[in-house]
Amino acid sequence: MSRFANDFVFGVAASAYQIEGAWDEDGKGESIWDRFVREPGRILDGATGDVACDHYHRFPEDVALMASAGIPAYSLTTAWTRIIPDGLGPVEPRGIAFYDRLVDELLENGITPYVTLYHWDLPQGLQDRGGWANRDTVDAFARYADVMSAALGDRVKHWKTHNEPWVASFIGYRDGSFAPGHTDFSEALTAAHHILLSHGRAVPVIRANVPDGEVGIVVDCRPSVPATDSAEDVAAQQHFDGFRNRWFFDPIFGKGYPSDMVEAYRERGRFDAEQPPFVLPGDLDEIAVPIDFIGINYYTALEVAAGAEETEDTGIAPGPNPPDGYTEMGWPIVPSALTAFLKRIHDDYGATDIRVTENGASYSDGPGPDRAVHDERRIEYLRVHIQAVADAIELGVPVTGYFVWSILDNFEWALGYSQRFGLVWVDHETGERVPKDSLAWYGEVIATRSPD
Ligand code: IFM
Repeated sequence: MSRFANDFVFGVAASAYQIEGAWDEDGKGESIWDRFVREPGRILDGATGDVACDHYHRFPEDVALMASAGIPAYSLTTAWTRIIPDGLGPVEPRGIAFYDRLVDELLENGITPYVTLYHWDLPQGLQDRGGWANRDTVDAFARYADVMSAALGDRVKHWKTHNEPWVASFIGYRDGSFAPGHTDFSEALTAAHHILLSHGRAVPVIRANVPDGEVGIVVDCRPSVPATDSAEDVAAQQHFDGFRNRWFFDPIFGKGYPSDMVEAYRERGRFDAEQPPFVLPGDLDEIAVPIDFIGINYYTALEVAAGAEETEDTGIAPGPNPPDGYTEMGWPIVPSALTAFLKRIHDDYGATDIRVTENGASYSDGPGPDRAVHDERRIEYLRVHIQAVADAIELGVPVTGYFVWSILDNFEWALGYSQRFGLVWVDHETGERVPKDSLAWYGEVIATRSPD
């Protein structure tokens, strides 16, 4: 029985730095990731995205693979440094020409392009001026959004400003395990605000260039439950949720920053004023610009215990609510949390168009003697999560799309090439691609509009 309406969009996703390679070709500038991967000890095995999946040169093959499985939509990200190499100077026409070719190839193959402008690869030239901690980066981003949407807007109608602002700000500026590698909580809060503000500033720019298009933003969510019923664990979980989810969803949907978190951050010395000093008059209105859809990236859910509620891996142990296993990232598999979170976004914020813009699993299965990749565990992960989306729709939640992360095995940031999320296996020595069983399976899901 079909569980998804005909206008529900199924797709796949990837990001520029993780697949493109060609890191210094055709006038591309240096990004913070190009710099970061060269710092000793930052990336597992010293891996880099210099070549990655060589998608820059092999994209026709990758588009053909998508087409062969009947995948109707592809969410790509553009590399800011291909377009404005140092973030501020002249536009590089060869960078635009690459995305022109890619978009045309997709359209010729019947695949609808969805474009995300920022997936963490800030121009190093802007980082040298403070990166996202510098308010001027907001205008630099709006200019980049203008250039891209003017260039591609005749063919690209689906736009996303940012992907996972929590990761870009907190893993980049607080944890330091992602570029630019800083470890300052206050700076991370400032960076997060400027990223959100740049979203608000870019949306009207994109709308002006693509009046018949749609614009949204993608937020990585991390649902959680208290580890026990104790008042301490319940309070810790509330704080974790504020830190990880509400700090982003609330301002995007016009509620401003959550007051319990403003107070907590002030008490913890994250800023020494009554209100966050980086928030200037008018900012919150700008961030709350109406959007056409909200994207949610979902992989896992956590339990939170008192004491360490600001760290991402808090309470990852199963505790009283055991998950349905773990992926090779060590992430608990909790599909029911996806259903619940989608419902929450609809209930709490009145979102009328919600998409799962990333969901997927890392498993290392590779080609066997028959050269096929029998990735049953990935198929099962995707099956239960697509079912979880259908469950949300049955509860009345307006979910309109689902994108698998990722089409290819690619560069998994600080973990290098050790994790494989792809529907297509990639030999990172030769660049050879081998479609996994999950690619054909996903094609069936799309064709029958059901994961069952
Ligand atoms: O690979 C990442 C992606 O860049 C952002 N979302 C999560 C994925 C898996 O970790």
